Amino acid sequence: MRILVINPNTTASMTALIEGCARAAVSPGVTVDAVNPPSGPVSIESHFDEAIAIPHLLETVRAGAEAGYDAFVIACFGDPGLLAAREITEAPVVGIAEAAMRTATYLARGFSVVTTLSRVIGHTWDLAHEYGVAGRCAGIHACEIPVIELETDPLARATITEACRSALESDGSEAVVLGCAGMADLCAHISAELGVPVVDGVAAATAEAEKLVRLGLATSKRNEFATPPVKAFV
Ligand code: 5HY
Repeated sequence: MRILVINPNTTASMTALIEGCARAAVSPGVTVDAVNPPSGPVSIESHFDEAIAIPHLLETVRAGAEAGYDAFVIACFGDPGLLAAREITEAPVVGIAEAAMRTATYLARGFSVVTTLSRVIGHTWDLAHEYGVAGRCAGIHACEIPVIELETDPLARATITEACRSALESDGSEAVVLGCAGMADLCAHISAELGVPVVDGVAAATAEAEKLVRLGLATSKRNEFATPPVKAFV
């Protein structure tokens, strides 16, 4: 089984981190490759960034399907292009926000999300509603560290840990979802520190992709996710 994990931003060091966390989440014998586009935003933290990143992401899914990958993970917490990607391949496509929030519902009555900037909170609520888990999401909070500074800010881990602690208290929640692929390596530390489950979407989505392939399940091609109608693009 081969799973392609796509980081839709262009920061190669973040792709390497994502690849390590994704590989750690799958069973022996499952191959996980992570890629990022050659051009586009170095981080995705606005609707504009998402719009610029999506065309290359879809090209990568199309090429990956032709290359025989069995499943795809979109490793960006806004789940950009997720529904369009499902239309162009039968192989399962899993978004990290979707997988992380759904996973948290198995573990706790209420979960909090801690993401990067407050400007993405509205979009994250939209996703929670779209996935049907908004009733289990007790709050969405920002640590106010830009995505690209997660790697360089020496206080990032401590700041995010404190944001998680304060989210648990203010929301009365019992688990935390980390709202950025660049936070994937912080999961174990924060969970040990706070004593609650902390869900990283990269691991959750990659494990979910493996599960779907193992169960022989593919995206339904009936109605919404059917291959888009063939037409001229002018
Ligand atoms: C992510 N952006 O997971 C999102 C996080 C965010 O470049 N990778 C990004 O802030 O929405």
